[in-house]
Amino acid sequence: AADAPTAANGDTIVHLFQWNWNSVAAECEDFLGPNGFGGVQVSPPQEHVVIPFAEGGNYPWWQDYQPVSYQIDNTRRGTAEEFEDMVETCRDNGVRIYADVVINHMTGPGSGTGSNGTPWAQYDHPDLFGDGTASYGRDNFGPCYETITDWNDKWEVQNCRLLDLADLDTADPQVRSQIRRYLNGLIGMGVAGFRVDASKHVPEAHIAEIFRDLDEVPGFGGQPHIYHEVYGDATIPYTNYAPYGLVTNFDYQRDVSAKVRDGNLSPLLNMPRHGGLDSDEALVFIDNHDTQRYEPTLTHKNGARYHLATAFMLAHPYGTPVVMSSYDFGGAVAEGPPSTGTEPGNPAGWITADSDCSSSDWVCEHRAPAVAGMAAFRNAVGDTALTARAQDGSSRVAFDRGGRGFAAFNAGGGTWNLTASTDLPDGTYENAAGPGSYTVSGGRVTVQVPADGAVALHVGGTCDDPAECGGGDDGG
Ligand code: LAG
Ligand code: CA
Repeated sequence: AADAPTAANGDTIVHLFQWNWNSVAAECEDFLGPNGFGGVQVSPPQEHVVIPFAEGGNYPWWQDYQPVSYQIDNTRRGTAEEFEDMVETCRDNGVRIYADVVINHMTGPGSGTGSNGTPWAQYDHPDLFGDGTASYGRDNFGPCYETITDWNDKWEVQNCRLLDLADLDTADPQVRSQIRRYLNGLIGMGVAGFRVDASKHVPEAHIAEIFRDLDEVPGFGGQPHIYHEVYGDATIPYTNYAPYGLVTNFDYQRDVSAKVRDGNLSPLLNMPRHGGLDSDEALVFIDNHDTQRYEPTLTHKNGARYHLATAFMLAHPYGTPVVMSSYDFGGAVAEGPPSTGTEPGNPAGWITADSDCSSSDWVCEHRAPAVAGMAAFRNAVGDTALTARAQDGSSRVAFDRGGRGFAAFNAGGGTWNLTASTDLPDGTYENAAGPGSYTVSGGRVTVQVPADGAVALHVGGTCDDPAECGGGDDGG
């Protein structure tokens, strides 16, 4: 029921990159809701360009980052009806949908026909909502019509073309009102959050105006949760955007992924305030769809060590975490997602296939055994403080989260046989980060942490009722 108040799960978000709407809905029901995940970042929901082949890829994934209009119907991921069904199914399972909204720009150079049949040219987007009431023309772009060249010039970075993409004039009241109509339309469908694409390229004052006083989110209530995509630097620091939502912390991403890759965990116990962002300002991740292609420090291709990094992120109190979930693109960074063949009424080859975590096409990092149970761990420990409990060199660390969770990570070779103090109450706990169960007794616990693995125990995850352990392996 669209108006029923909904209890949200915790703060862990999964980016189901390029998943179609029906597959996202099924994942909310089958896996994410039951396992305590609180949000899904979905790929941009608006009408996009269709490009059969470019830069070595078929129907590149990045078609989505070139909006033709704000129409939701008939993208590569499904119909508007399927989109709305997804939002409702996820909400019924306590999962917020975060739509990736592209508001800085429209299409690249050239012209064509969008996924829902709307014609476009770079500075001409004639039907923004599919009802003939709104359009963008050349005057709605600029004031700069050149491509950004000097990244040290803040004005250029925010007003000129990113990657040749037609830059919307976000000072223009007409542009602002069309963007707000798009955002409020999504909220009306139940969308409860936004990942704002390329926020850094929109002046801060414009972001403030566009995102203030949006409609109330049905179900979950309140204003939508927002995170801004900002690659912070000396010219435009992350902190400039913190007043308007969470901010993507690429400094965290670079540091944490490099340190875990190098087996250097101990400096992360006292997590630096990367990018100058406080914990409650930062959106954190080990990789995202861009870094896994263009600067792949640590990705699913690294196997167990990568999953250990994700488990560590979820166990650590700093930031709001996003778990990347990918499709296999081999070495072709532009290649689009697995697609279906010719569909009646649709162009061949660009309709995204259903996701299937048992096939090698879809990686499903969020279902890795080291990760699947960690949203529940994070929910159980809440905002409790981290207390270091053990360390062996720099590659092995263990900590408590209040008296609610204990976690140990081994980025060294061989099994780490550890006996440590813990404030967890006595009991036998299921390992949320892998197989096995462990007993806490009198403030001590003895665990065997496998090489490139983790042990994570939390309140609410005991085996004292034998039915709770053994049968609960949802980790595909
Ligand atoms: C983002 N965040 O700020 C996205 O995370 C990132 O994935 C987007 O780039 C970018 N900003 C623009 O929204 C992606 C691809 C680009 C692609 C772009 C637009 O990484 O490679 O550019 O989406 O589709 C492509 C070509 C460019 C060309 C441009 C315009 O690669 O060479 O200049 O299209 O035709
Ligand atoms: Ca801009």
